[in-house]
Amino acid sequence: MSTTLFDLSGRTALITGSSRGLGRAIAEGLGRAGARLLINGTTTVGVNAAVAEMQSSGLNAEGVVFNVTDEAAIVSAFNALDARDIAVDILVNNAGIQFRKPMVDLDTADWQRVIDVNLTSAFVIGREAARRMIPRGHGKIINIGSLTSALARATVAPYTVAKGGIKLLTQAMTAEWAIHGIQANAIGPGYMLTDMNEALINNPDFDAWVKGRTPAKRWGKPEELVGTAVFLASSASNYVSGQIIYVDGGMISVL
Ligand code: GCO
Repeated sequence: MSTTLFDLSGRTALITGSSRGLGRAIAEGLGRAGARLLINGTTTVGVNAAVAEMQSSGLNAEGVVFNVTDEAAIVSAFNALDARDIAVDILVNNAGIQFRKPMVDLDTADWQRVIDVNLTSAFVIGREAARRMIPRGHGKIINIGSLTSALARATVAPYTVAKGGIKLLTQAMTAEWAIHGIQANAIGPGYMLTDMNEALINNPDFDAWVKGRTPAKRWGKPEELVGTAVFLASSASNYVSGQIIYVDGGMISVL
């Protein structure tokens, strides 16, 4: 086994929402860096398809199906891993949804759903992971934030509040868990070419706004998160805690 700073050989990574989108790109990147992958999604069909493709490209992957808002299912998934002596060394809280509506028209149930999937899940899954990382004295938690961890955009209030919460949840995890050798950090992706953003990508005005507003003058590609994810998952970041690293083509730096 190589001992380079960014090598993830011998580590197991659970990535929520990793059958597609940013989670999948991050998972494949961690896998290429040597990690054993636990691929999560809500449907067996979707997870199995992603796992099969990853395995056929040589990655060590298996599926763990649960809904990130189902606490009982989360706890039993962790218990099932315990029973097989599989320790989660790296947790990526990636699962997320978007729901765009002006606040005056927004139902409370839709607000709650977005908060539950994007924020509360990271607490619950983070807690289950940390309960097991603490006795081992090490662990890496990577929470996926957003530009909206720092700034608001009209029509996405619950998402903005959840992602702002992700930034401070990362700091709260650091306050309590850094002493146990757990490094919790976040990645704040900019506007990325994903299914979730399809409506925005296909909207010529929005597309022009993103390209005009981003110093790099383009959307980001999911695989462009990999370098930061590998860094935060590896021993290269062992004294980096509570940070959010924006991978955004510079968007958050400018007016
Ligand atoms: C939106 C998008 C967001 C952004 C992302 C930027 O509606 O604003 O769907 O998801 O792409 O969060 O960081």
